[in-house]
Amino acid sequence: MTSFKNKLQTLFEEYEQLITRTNKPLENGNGIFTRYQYPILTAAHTPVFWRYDLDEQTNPFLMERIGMNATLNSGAIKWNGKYLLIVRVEGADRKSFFAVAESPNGIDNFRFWDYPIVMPEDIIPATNIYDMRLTAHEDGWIYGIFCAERHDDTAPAGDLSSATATAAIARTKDLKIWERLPDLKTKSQQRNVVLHPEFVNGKYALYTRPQDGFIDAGSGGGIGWVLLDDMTHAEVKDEIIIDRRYYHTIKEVKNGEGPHPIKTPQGWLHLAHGVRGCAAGLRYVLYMYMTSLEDPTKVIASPAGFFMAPEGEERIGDVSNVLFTNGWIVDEDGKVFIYYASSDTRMHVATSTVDRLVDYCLNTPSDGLSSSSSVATLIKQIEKNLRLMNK
Ligand code: M1P
Repeated sequence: MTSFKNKLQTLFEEYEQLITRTNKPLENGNGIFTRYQYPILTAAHTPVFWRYDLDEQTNPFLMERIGMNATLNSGAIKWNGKYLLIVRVEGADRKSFFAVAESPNGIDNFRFWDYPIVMPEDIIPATNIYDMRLTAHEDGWIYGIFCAERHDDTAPAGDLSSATATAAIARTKDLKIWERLPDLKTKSQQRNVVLHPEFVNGKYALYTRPQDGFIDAGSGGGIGWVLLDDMTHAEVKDEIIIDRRYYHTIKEVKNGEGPHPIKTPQGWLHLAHGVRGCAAGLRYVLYMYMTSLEDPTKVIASPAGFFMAPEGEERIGDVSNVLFTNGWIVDEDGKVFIYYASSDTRMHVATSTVDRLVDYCLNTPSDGLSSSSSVATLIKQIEKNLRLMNK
């Protein structure tokens, strides 16, 4: 065999070893969820035939021709018995695109479909698209809402960093062919927009995140709620804030809905991200809350603090100190697969159950918004436990 063929064989063998390795649950968790040993997707999980020209004539050194940088913020859906992620893949050129990765069990053996998604453009083409939330709506379509980023042409000449964030909308029946609908019309910029899976009073309902700038939420008070008549001409007319930001909490700077909420007998179960500032920059953590089945704008549970925060290697990456989620899958037996990205670099899974997550939301004390309140909450638990322990 020629050395080219040898190198190629090794490349494919090492790739297969990586993407088929077994992912083991990590012991000694907190009882709320279980982390896993390995990330489920990294840039190295993207197919060899995406990155390399496999033709010895045109690539005699067998070099990467199209570099991949990261696999992150992925939407998720169970499809024909398989666990599918609509992955945000970021190339070495800093452009993100969507690609489907499929696993038989939700925790390992994720394999990308051969081709990335070809997403049609809206009237004004976007420079970058990312962070899709998937919703199989009761109207029969699967919607993908994602951020469309464009250069802010009102910025002073020479400013090549200012951008605008808009909620882009597309729908599909097979996750392969996508119909692009007009972007969400709204006064503010928007990111982290998510479609609620059911009609509410006969209307479509969106979770929104109004923001004054591309990065800054500014006067945007938190996670919003909007009702719409028509997804094919989606326009924000009335927007209310249902999950507010607060001073000195994990969501003081901004927050954003993760995947669409899960319906449970006790209420809608929500997973979101909260952001605070510190000397190291922005810190992104995941948190949960619940809303009422009768009135999905009413928060009925709001456990204090973070649900998950970056740990170990999760802390380091392109944008360090970040956990972000926009996908989860619930199995019929109540097992929940939480797909999250760490530091804008790689994808992970954590598992839990609907019962545990509801228990977490309903029985974790809420944030009293001051140190003295936190101490009072802690003392209550200590007293109860000491009584039990001294029995
Ligand atoms: O870099 C961290 C995250 O920053 C943004 O989050 P938000 O929408 O809350 O501002 C997004 O660009 C997200 O993709 C990214 O992971």
